[in-house]
Amino acid sequence: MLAFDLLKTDPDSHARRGTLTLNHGPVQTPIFMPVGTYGTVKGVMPRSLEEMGAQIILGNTFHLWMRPGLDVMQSFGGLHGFEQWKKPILTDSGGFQVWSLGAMRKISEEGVRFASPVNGDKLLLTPEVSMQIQAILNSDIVMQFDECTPYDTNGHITTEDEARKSMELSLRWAKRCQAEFTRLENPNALFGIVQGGMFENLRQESLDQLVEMDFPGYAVGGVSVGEPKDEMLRIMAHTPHRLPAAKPRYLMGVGTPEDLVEGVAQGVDMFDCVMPTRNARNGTIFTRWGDLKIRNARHKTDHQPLDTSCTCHACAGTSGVSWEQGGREGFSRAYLHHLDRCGEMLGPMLTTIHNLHYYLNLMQEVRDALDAGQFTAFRAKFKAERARGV
Ligand code: PRF
Ligand code: ZN
Repeated sequence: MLAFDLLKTDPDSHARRGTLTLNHGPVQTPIFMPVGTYGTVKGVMPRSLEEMGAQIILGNTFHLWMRPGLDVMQSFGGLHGFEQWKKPILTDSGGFQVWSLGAMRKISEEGVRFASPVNGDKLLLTPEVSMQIQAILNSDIVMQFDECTPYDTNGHITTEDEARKSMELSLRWAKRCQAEFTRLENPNALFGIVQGGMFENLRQESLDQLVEMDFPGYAVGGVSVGEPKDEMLRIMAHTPHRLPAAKPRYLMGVGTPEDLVEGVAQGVDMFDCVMPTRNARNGTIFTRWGDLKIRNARHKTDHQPLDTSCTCHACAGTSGVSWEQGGREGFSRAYLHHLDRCGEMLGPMLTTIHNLHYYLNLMQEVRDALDAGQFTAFRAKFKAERARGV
């Protein structure tokens, strides 16, 4: 099941505040969803995710199909029991992930043929197979199997003709997904994915056809695939607000903190991105005052936490009181710099907790601003603070 209650709409932008109710509970929107590709948000225990306010996390059809495989998933009654996460889960369909295999795959009307990256077995992923796997995973939100239209392939920028063919294939796959999802009597919710590359006319056609099929929610795919930033912003300004107001809208694989706030202003309700978790492992830290590179030698003796305004476990310890509020618990930049230098695993664990907390708290602030009717003022303050520099 899926219910979406629109609680408030911002008069000065397309931003909305809502509650999404799924089989494993409610989700307050706008929301950021941490990525847990292999059935784990890398380096973070589920209890820490809950403590940080995560309401829904991602899993991946393709990866979990490869390992541990469907028999194991089935024996656990799905992904929730296996990974010990009790709140909602959204699974991506595998379309984007096989696409990332590059030369190792072959796309046809039927689906995508590829060699297993685990053991070389020849496999075929189709819309039907993706629906069957996601039914076994029992994810609360199931994504349609789509083709993510590339921005360019080895320097060749996708033409309108190519983008149309790809978008139309995704529409035919959407129909097959819906039929199989229904046949399986999956009690969860299936989202359609708008494609169309960088072409607004194709985006509109894709959107119209998907709306005709009446999905309980819609995603915008095929952005943040290597295009210039202004192209991404153009599609973000074009597509989300044209989707049905009464249904949740999900922008796939986006983005920076600035992208999220802009996305909310354009009417997006849900986001996911590997950026907070992946960047944490590379030592790039998001803070209220801009980004920080923990590897930089200037942090070697710095007693301040990563983000002086942050109440996460890395920045405020168990006190929950930020440095700016007078708290003096939490781990210093000097210590995190040291852990990174030594390759200690606590380093990426703490930076991941901080970055995820930053993203989740940012969305909490967005929701609070929307509730208070202060979103425009919040946007301006957010931009100014991020531009200040750490
Ligand atoms: N399709 C699917 N998953 C995705 C994307 C897509 O287009 C993107 C694009 N940014 C990220 N994840 N199925
Ligand atoms: Zn922090």
